[in-house]
Amino acid sequence: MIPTITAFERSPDRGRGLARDMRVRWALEEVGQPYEVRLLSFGDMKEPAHRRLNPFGQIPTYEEGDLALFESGAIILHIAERHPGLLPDEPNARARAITWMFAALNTVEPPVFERSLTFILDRDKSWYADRMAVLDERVHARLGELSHHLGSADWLDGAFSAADLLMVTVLRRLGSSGMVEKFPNLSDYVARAEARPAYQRAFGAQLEVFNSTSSAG
Ligand code: GTB
Repeated sequence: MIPTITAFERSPDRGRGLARDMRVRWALEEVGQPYEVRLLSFGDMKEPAHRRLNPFGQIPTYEEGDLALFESGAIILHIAERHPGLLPDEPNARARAITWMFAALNTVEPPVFERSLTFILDRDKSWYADRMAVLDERVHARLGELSHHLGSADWLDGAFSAADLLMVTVLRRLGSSGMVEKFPNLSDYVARAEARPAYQRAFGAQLEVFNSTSSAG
């Protein structure tokens, strides 16, 4: 059965692949599962039809037959559990990879997300510079810890897994801030992940949406 995901009709990131449908597209590409995409406007996301899929009125969602999921982490875990390639088979290695999925979403993403929101929404505030200094320090500390763990390894724990996929999408959110580049092993890690053919296909697909909807006026 071909799953359907939802994505922004016009992503505010202007095709940079920072919205969370990117991680779902990437996971589906990694496992070789074709998918369809339903594009939604901000208005569509708040309509009852979409809130039945995601009570919070957000993208991405995932529909597969009778199953409807929201939360990108849960969607990726579902994909990884049903297809080979994104989680190790050995039970302890699998549990560790799932731990790193949670670490990406619950330990690294919150300060990164908070910094991005402040950067986007609060630049005109009198307290912006002080707040950004605090947030930068928090993000820098997390990146330092992550860099220390990664060391000279290619991936977080053995082979590439759904944990790396999530972690890299979180690190990409730091964009041109230069924060990841302060840790060369982390910028190499992101580059290594972005070079994966599945990543390239997913990135191209979301960029294609941006190009087609932005040229439509
Ligand atoms: N915890 C949920 C998940 O992981 O699925 C969070 C989902 C979420 O935040 N969805 C966002 C959304 O639907 C899009 S991805 N927002 C619309 C709304 O809440 O009304 C977050 C996002 C948005 C924009 C950029 N950007 O422009 O760079 C990056 C990421």
